[in-house]
Amino acid sequence: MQRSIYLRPVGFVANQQNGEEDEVWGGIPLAGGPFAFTALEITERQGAGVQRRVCTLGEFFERDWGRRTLAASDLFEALRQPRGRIAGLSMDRPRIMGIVNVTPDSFSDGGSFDGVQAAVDHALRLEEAGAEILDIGGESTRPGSDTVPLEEELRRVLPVLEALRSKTDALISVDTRKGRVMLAAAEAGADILNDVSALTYDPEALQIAAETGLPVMLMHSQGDPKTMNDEPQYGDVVLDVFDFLERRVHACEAAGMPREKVIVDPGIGFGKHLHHNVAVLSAMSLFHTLGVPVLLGASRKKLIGQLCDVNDPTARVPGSIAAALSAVAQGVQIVRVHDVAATKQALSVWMAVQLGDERGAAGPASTRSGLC
Ligand code: 9MG
Repeated sequence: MQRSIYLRPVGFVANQQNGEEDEVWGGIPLAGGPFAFTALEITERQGAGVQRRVCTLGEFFERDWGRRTLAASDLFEALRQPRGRIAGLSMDRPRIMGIVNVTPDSFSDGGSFDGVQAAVDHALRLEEAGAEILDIGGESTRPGSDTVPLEEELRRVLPVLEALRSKTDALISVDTRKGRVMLAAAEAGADILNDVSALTYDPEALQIAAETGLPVMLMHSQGDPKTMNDEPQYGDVVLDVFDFLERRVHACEAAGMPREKVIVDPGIGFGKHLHHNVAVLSAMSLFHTLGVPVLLGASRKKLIGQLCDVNDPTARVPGSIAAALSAVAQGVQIVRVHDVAATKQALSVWMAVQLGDERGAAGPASTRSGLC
């Protein structure tokens, strides 16, 4: 029976190294970002058996884990390696991705002139509030939603993307599962593709995405939005999500997409019950061993309502911010949120305190000099 090993960096401190100190003493810088890790959770899985233990970096090196298993040394290297830029945006500090839904159940369905204008105005307000990526989506992927036909999705997304392109310096990502929408979005100037099916829904999507040359966000989901939360099944949810994302990263590489163009996302709320979502949120730092930037989208989702007993999604802002901060505290590079201004403010204060350095905190949104 195959034995797999997983490493999760824990015990985060501010990364204060200038390259000369003893790395183990000050922690190991994580992925070229603002934090360093001081310990590792080592998980071994064999069949249904899962064993977890936490060891200090000293113990990790003393016991020669890196040499004992090749897998552990590769995973360790993936943690240290600074991440490359995504569409020109450096991944050395947390970035906010603002949500621009252009579906009939959102403030605008994009198709009409007024709808396009409302969506563009909303996107520009998110940028002004601190979003550095604007995520336009024309297909609702909420639990229970129906699939949207291709022509309808194009009718919703393209006019907004075309109108917004010349008005913003922010990166634009397009949230779609369809290869044809990806192609049209790339031609209309999108910077990033965001697929909640990790390029598994449309058989053409993987090849098309690779041919666009754009970075891709690969999100884990179990099942289709219509039925995904009915009966999700996992052996160990965190490890199963990790294995899925690892397979999808390999599929992208096999299709000709360099790993530097991939971002992974464990897909909070997509085929997961409350205890699955909480387990994934608690273990976000595991995904760094995939060697690519990690994204979290928990904003206003049902788990926040369940944890805080709040039914109205618009009243879930404080809980959503707590989820975003908990992810950033584990080195997550991108948070996908509805409430950009509130998230930015929380993140600016929290980062300044964590790093003990106020220089980068917020300032006017337009200066873009913030820590986040
Ligand atoms: C479109 N969409 C809805 N939720 C999402 C999430 O959590 N991550 C990503 N990447 N996209 C999402």
